[in-house]
Amino acid sequence: APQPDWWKASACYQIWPASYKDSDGDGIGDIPGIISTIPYLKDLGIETIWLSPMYDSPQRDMGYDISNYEAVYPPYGTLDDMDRLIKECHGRGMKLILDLVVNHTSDQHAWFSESRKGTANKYADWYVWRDPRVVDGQRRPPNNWSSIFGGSAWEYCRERDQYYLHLFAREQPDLNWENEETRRGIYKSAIEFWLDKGIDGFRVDTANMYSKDISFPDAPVRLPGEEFQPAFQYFTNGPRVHEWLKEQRQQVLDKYGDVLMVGELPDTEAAEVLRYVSAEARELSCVFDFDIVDLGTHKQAGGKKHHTTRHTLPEFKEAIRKVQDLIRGTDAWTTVFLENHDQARSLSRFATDKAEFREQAAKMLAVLMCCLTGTLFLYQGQEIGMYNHPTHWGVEELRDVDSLNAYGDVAARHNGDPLWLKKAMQGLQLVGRDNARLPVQWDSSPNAGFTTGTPWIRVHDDFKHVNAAAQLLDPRSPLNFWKKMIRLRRDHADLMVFGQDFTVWDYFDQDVFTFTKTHPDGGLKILVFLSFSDEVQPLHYPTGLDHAYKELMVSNVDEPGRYLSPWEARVYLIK
Ligand code: TEU
Repeated sequence: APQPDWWKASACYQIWPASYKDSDGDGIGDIPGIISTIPYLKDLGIETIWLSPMYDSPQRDMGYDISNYEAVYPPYGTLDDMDRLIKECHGRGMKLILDLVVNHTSDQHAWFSESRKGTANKYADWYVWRDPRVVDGQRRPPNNWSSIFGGSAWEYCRERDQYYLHLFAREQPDLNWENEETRRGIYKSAIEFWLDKGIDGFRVDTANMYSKDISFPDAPVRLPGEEFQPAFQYFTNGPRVHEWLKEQRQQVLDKYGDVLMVGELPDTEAAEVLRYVSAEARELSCVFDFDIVDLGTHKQAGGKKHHTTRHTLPEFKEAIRKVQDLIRGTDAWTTVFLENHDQARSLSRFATDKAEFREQAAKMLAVLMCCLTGTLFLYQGQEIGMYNHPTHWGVEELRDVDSLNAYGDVAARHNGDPLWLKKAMQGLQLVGRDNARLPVQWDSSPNAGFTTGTPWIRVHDDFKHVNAAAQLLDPRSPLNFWKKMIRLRRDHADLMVFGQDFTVWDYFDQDVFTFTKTHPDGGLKILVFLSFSDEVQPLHYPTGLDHAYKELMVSNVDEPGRYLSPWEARVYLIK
């Protein structure tokens, strides 16, 4: 039986299959490609792999639109390949978790094909159907909610003369969780099928959106003059979501031991997050909280991607404090992440991607992450310091439905005005999802060694400078630094993974981030200095610690001196 809470100290790595490693030259990553890199991941210190959706899918939203939970998208491989992947991971003492995407399916899923046919079949009530509203003799959607990917959250279906709800793309109809039969179907097909094969858990997509306000009220106007309005408050953390997550744990997951369920929890306040992750509630093991990665995006107010603003360092510190403090004095657990397939690259977003500072900054962020409390999640390519796509790339390089919709929206609204389109591209270059979806840069051969064919999305221009093969040979590379940090974190798990009393000492400093954490038994502390500056910065010891006995644990410079050099990081052990 698995160790209880095995996932707390586990170093996890997210693989996004399309862009990871292609083994057969079709330009799309695949499962045999993943298998070939397991020794690389093992060497990096990775203990758990999270594999993003590899299920069969028409790929309107890169596999988050699933047409069959029990089949693999053919370009990625077969069920046999998945069995082999599970075996290879377990053979090396690693765990594997998959993505659980059950807020919605693809409109090509057999359940939906049936459901849309009429109101009397077995699946008629498996999705969220509502009658049209009639306004001035015109057929309109049942309410004014906007979809997260833009436009109305409702799509008309002629066969039923009704609308179905889609919080995301129109090809992603929302499942009706209110129907018990639907829930059983989901548990059997999406969860038990894979746990029976031996996987160790799931990353739970939009874990807080299953339960909606089924009176479907109009949302208040946040964006004046627009027909469709953001309606997060009516579909996140709805009235029955906790009941269903408990049901799932008790009736399904408990049959399989300590299954890791790491939920994605957008748009949720701290107090509400605890209801999902307290050990007593037995719903989710831990969650991805969005306070850090949402900085500057104004998402709840219906902010648009091209209106993203750069946050300040004090705001960044505050967001981290919030997430670290969430579990203070509770039995709950949290995660540490700065990147995933929906986010820009952390170097560009939270540090710097200037050539002269990039490697130093990548190592500094490694120190930050490895010193935070929670389960650590790295995203593919983060370990080598991949950064956002160049600013001169045009919209023709983008593939993401969310980004393309956002761009299209600006184009339509402003009649293709080039200044507006430029602004749209600037926003997408900063936060667009394709930044994280460029092929992993394995070496300096054509296409960065990702594929021998034509890559489905453009390879970053800078792969000759930033690639895994070169970094493996360079003892000072971000990759080798990450290796060292992950080991250090393991060796000092009490302080680094489980440390408590996270305290920021320089809230208002715009250049330096200083914090401490304490051993759960008291006494030992770590003191962490991080520079977010292109210039040399003074070093201020927290009050009371200036004369304490300090032992340097790690640093990203050769000889840490009296000052902090640009993008320096250092960690002291205080006894
Ligand atoms: O994302 C859920 C989510 O809430 C989105 O709003 C996310 O913040 C979005 O990417 C912002 O642009 C999950 C998946 O991670 C994402 O890739 C999927 O597109 C989405 O669900 C639908 O399944």
